[in-house]
Amino acid sequence: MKPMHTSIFVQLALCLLTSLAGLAQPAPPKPVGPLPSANQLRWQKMEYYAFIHFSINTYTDMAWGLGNEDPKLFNPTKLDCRQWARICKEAGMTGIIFTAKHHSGFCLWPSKYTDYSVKNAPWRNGKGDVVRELADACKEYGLKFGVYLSPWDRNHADYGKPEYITYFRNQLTELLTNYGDIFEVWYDGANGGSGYYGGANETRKIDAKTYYDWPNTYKLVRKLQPNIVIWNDGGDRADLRWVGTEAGYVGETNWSLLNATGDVPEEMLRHGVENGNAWVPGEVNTSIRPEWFYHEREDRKVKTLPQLMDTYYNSIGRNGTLLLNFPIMPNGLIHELDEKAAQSFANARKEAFAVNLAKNAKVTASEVRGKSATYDAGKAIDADLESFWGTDDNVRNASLTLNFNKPTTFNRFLVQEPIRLGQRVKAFKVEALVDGNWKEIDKQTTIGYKRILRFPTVEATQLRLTILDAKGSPLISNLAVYNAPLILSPPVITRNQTGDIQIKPGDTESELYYTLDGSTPTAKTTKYTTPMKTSGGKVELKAIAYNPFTKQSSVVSEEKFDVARSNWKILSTDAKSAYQALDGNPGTSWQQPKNLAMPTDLVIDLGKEENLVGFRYLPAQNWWEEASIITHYQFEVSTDNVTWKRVSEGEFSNIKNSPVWQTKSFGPIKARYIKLRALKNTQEGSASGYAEVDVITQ
Ligand code: FUL
Repeated sequence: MKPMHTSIFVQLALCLLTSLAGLAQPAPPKPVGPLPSANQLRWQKMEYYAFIHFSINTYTDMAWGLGNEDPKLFNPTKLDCRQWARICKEAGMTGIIFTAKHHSGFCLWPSKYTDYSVKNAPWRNGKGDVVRELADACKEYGLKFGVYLSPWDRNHADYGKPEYITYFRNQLTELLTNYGDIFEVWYDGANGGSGYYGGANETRKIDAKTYYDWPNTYKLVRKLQPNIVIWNDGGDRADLRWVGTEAGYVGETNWSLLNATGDVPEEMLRHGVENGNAWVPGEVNTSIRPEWFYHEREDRKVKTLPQLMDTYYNSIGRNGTLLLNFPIMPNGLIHELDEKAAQSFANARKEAFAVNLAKNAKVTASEVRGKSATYDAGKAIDADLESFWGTDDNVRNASLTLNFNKPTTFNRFLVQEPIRLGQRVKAFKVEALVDGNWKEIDKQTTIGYKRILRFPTVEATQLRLTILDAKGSPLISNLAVYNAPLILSPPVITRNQTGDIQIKPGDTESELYYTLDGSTPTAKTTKYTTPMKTSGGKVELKAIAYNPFTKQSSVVSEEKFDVARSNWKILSTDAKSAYQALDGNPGTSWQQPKNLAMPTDLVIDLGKEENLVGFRYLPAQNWWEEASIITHYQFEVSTDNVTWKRVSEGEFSNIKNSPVWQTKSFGPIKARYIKLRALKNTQEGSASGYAEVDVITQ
């Protein structure tokens, strides 16, 4: 009996001790403001995942299909979704979102509800299903799978009528029922406009806010896939928001909040809304090339390592996720240059974040919630992202200090909030103890799930994070400090109208070297000092930035310039400023007078007859001139400025979201005069503007 008494006694004592400790324990901090759902939390932790754009317009070299393309065009001879999945996995991505149906309406799975699909393509004798092959490949490689189903359908006869909504939901049901777990569904915001529409060939307008009856569409989605997140840019707010640009960044201030109703102007997309009443975090979507679909001409425009690293810091490093797109080539594969770029991006991230210098530092806090070990400073540097450092409820200003014990060199600072308790921090600063003095390194606003700051390398013995203001008591779940290797930015090459070529480095220390014969520049090729005069002919220039101290070279920048524009004259206006469209500087632009109604012409005399095979148009790059972006055009040429021949007409698809160079080709034709006629702009107003206009000669 005796042993039993002892054990009861021990148990009682233990109980008493635990409840005493429980009494001393402060209550957990209360959540602040709207909170993420379990699905949004799971999604946020995915951080980096892929977009894949592949459709019928891959075969017509267009950004958007028109809806009338023949399904017979779809014939990838080497399609291998396992290659896509392997590349994404090796790139460190966690999932893939696939364009199951883009605006053309062509379905990459054999939908029961339309003939406009892979069913009628020669690929796999009409028995193929790209969505199935990709879903299987994702499973094999441990990636999550998501689908892009364009609400806008330029093929369907019923688009614009209520019947189409039934069709749209039927397709959603197929995709969300037959392919396993779907982590995200994407509804693009481009909605309504010209199209084939079953042969009607007309323009159809819909109200994106009401037409799709989003509330009921969402209900269906959530019923079929309870763990999904919904991305939507046109209408009722869903789980995730667009960040207002496809250029690969979100605002430095980035609240994961918006208001559940009402319009969402540009600023709100970019920064969220501090006191928004719904949790709608930002997803940064961008392509590894200028456009979303594959175009051979962009093989030399794959994002460079510095560009990809910038994208990383400006998305994941600013409380966003990164959705990076790979276009698929007509043969059904990802291009090897895209694979290389994604791989070196993965390696560079690994290198940058290899050694967390906070791990061996001693961490102290200005105060700790209830002086309890549960919330002490150590919780901000332990491996557990669920545990956190916290303060008493009434505190809004507090700090954490890392003591490295010896001078330590670093240039990156990473900080995270436990967002399941809300996004709280409104302002913070980071200081370093350099030679015994505190030096401010950076002062910022929001943190959120993850914030990474970049700054010039410092050597310091301590680092201090001070929360300056918060919506509730500040909570920090993770702190990390790194010394990332520096990556040299490739130089920018431009040519002005006179034909002078300028090469600009991305920093102040680099030297510049170039070649004009197509060979790879090194520190042994010609050194660039001042702008170079080039003759009127075509020029292919390659250049690198080179750091003489570290002996590092940047990746190669490359530009191919067509005939020089030195003798070009703009005939359709006397305005001198119109020449900004020819100055080689993408940062300057010219607009037709505002009172001039469309169509508006830009007529140029090339100075002599050229053998033309295409033209290029770059819209204004400043968002405040967005109104002047031309979407529909005609391009005519003439030998005498009297008789004109139309050689190209159509649309600059997706130019609003992605205002990059637009290239249009046509059969060779001799001409001295060109006319770019603007028919419509992004806002259906009268403004038409140009950052650059150029021709392509044979
Ligand atoms: C845009 C679309 O119009 C593009 O074609 C692309 O799919 C991109 C992701 O979204 O708005």
